[in-house]
Amino acid sequence: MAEFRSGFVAVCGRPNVGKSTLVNRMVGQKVSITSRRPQTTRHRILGIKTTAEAQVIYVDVPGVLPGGGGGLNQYLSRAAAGGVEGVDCVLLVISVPGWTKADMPALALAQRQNSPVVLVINKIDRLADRAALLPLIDMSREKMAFAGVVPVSARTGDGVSALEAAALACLPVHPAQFPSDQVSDRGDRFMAAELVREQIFRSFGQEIPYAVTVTIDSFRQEPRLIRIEATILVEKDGQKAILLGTSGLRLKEIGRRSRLEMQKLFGSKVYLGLWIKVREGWSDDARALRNFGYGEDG
Ligand SMILES: Nc1nc2c(ncn2[C@@H]2O[C@H](COP(=O)(O)OP(=O)(O)OP(=O)(O)O)[C@@H](O)[C@H]2O)c(=O)[nH]1
Ligand SMILES: [Mg+2]
Repeated sequence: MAEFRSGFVAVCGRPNVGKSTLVNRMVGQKVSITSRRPQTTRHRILGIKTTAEAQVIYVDVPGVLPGGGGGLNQYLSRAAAGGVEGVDCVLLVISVPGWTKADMPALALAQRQNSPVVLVINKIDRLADRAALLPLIDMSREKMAFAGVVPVSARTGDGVSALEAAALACLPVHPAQFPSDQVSDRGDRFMAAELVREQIFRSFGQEIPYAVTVTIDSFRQEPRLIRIEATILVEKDGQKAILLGTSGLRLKEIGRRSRLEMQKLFGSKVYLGLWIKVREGWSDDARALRNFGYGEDG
């Protein structure tokens, strides 16, 4: 039997390219939230997949942005770069139809690493004609010396086992680093907050998702349910009004959907109390960012 392998595989790319969907697919369960909007992921999140042969530790990171900006954007850039450093393998994700200007900061980040880089061409389910992949693969190989180029659909799972094999080939012989039943480095409180944020990203347009962070005020396991109290922080009164909706109906719907997702993830009945508070400038204020979990560790 081959020796057991274990190591870190970072998944980097521009915002919205499908990194978190891909990590969830490879881990086999939801460890990271996803949405149609860019900059959904705000933290470095480990997704751990353990089999008889290996333990692969995927590192999901925020989308790589062009430099500059402060506050939350600066935090996101640091978390993306920090998550890619020192890993055993980098998966650089682009999507069909091909390279865009927005992929360049992620390419540059991958080029700065010493570890092998596998190029992932995602969203191939959108291609009417697979023949279009061949020229894309050829021209991609001119960008840098990739250890492999693997077309996938994170949505359908097409090509994902070939990608997992390519990542595994980069990992050293090493014992497992996490218990075999652990799928993430994040706890239930973190996931509860993320599931509320996911519903906000999925339900609101332009401005609201970026004005919001979520904190968990209490998380209690009771005999028959988990009781969770959470606060949605926004920057302005107007945003609070939009989130609430007429007679509080939109907030109620966010709460209902978040609760259903929590019940699925925790395998338990959940009571969710959801509040909105205005905290002006939370996303620009370094101290507030730290308080809300946007700390140095990404
Ligand atoms: N058609 C199609 N859509 C996909 C695929 N993978 C992801 N998506 C969609 O692309 C959007 C972005 O997916 P995410 O996984 O949140 O993307 P991300 O790269 O993690 O984005 P950030 O965290 O914002 O950087 C979502 O609407 C996904 O459903 C795919 O293989 N095919
Ligand atoms: Mg993401």
